[in-house]
Amino acid sequence: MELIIGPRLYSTWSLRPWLVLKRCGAQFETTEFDIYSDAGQAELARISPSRLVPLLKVDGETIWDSMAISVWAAERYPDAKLWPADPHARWLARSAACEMHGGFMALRTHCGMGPDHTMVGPDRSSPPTGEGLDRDIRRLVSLFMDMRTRFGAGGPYLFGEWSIPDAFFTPVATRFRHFQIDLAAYGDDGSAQAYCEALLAQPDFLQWSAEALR
Ligand SMILES: N[C@@H](CCC(=O)N[C@@H](CS)C(=O)NCC(=O)O)C(=O)O
Repeated sequence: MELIIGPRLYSTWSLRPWLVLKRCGAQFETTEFDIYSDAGQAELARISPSRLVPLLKVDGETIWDSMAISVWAAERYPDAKLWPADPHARWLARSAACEMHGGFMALRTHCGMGPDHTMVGPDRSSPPTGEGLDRDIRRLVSLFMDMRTRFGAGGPYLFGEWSIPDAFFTPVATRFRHFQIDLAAYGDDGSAQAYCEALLAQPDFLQWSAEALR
């Protein structure tokens, strides 16, 4: 099984299924390439049905899209409990992951991923601004507080134990940290910040981060 990804430093879409597969304890190889070079673009056209990464090569198929790979993993590795067991939590976990997968365009556009708190990554010499950015951050803070309050008793993650939404929100935590965004200014009572810190301390993410900075 092979997961094909873009640069670890920048490819938030690649980070998500990589975290999911790690959580499953899946045996897989990771192939990273520079998707933005001419050669990389040619390679994308050759191997990727969508001309995007990530891709998972497994059982003779190429599965594309971070959500599709995550859903595949939840089916293949039921013991990993990639969705919460409680049905109410599970319904909302899917809503949250899908909201991230299809939304938060302003955050994604104006705050690129910074995998570490070093200066590596997007320029942060001035605070990020952009239409819709405040709304995106406020919505994320409110979502994080709400889910943590309702479902977070069993652990530090969005629904307590680590689940697929946590993979989808880990890049958000890196963006907040990189740009030193004060979540309290967006209504956080401290629980959204604590959640982000839990994501950034998660051992698989630390491994990704170390590999990205090598
Ligand atoms: N919805 C897709 C988005 C994938 C995506 O946008 N990937 C970017 C890298 S982070 C890409 O492959 N870009 C190639 C390009 O822009 O040429 C997913 O979830 O996998």
